[in-house]
Amino acid sequence: MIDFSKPTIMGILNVTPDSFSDGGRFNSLNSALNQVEKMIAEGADIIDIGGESTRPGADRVSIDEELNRVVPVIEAITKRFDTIISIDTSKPQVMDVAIKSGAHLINDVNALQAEGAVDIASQLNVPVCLMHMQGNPKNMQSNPRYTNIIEEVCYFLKQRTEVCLEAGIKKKNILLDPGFGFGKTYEHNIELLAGLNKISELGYPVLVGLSRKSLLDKMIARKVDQRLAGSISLAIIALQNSAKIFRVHDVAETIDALKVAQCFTRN
Ligand code: YH5
Repeated sequence: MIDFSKPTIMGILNVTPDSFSDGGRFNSLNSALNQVEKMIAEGADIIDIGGESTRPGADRVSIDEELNRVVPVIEAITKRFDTIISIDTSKPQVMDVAIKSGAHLINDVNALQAEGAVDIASQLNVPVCLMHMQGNPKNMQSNPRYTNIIEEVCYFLKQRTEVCLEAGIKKKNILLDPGFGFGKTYEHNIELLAGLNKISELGYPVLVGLSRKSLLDKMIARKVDQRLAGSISLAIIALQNSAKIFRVHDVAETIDALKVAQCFTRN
């Protein structure tokens, strides 16, 4: 059970080959564990492990390749640390093996729409984060279109919660995410953040992933590794618009900023 009276921090751990300077298995496992240790020491509540790149235009990976990337890391974290582990995947087979290897939460950018995903998640009886995306990672940024983005994202997420509830997923195990940057233009992302309260009104905790994302490129014109102050500013706005869980790269800095902002927040 997660306590949502204070903001919950989800630290990002990418275990795709491009996220390590050296492709070797030992070195990548070690550097992943060092990063996890640092994020936990800084106060992360959840570690989100992703083995499939969902960045715009990224190629898909096979089930076996994704499992080879994430399972050793999940097992090693489970052995060494006491933390909540989230698995960032859209593949039901990966969800199943990851949870059985020690992960506690499913983070699916595809909102459990893959064949069999809802049933696996229901059987596993763990929290699930349902995210909105228009299109798929390969084509989503080519020409995103909405008549009313808030209404359309709310409609989609509500519909997914209904499918989940019908399959036996418990209401208390559902989190929602509007999916910043997933099939959204700069203007769409702005509108979505400004209207985030409407998504909270569906009655589920809202998770946001804004850290270092490209809407900041338009706002401050800085490279990915120079977006800390911008990312924190977006997190504070999301907090003021009722977000409960923050998926971030920079754990310590985000926690400090959210603690300060939280002093002025009532919910
Ligand atoms: C999310 O929003 N995002 S992976 C592009 C960037 C920076 C970061 C430089 N998984 C989310 O983090 N899961 C990802 O530009 C996610 N919500 C949830 N629930 C993309 C990412 C990123 C992409």
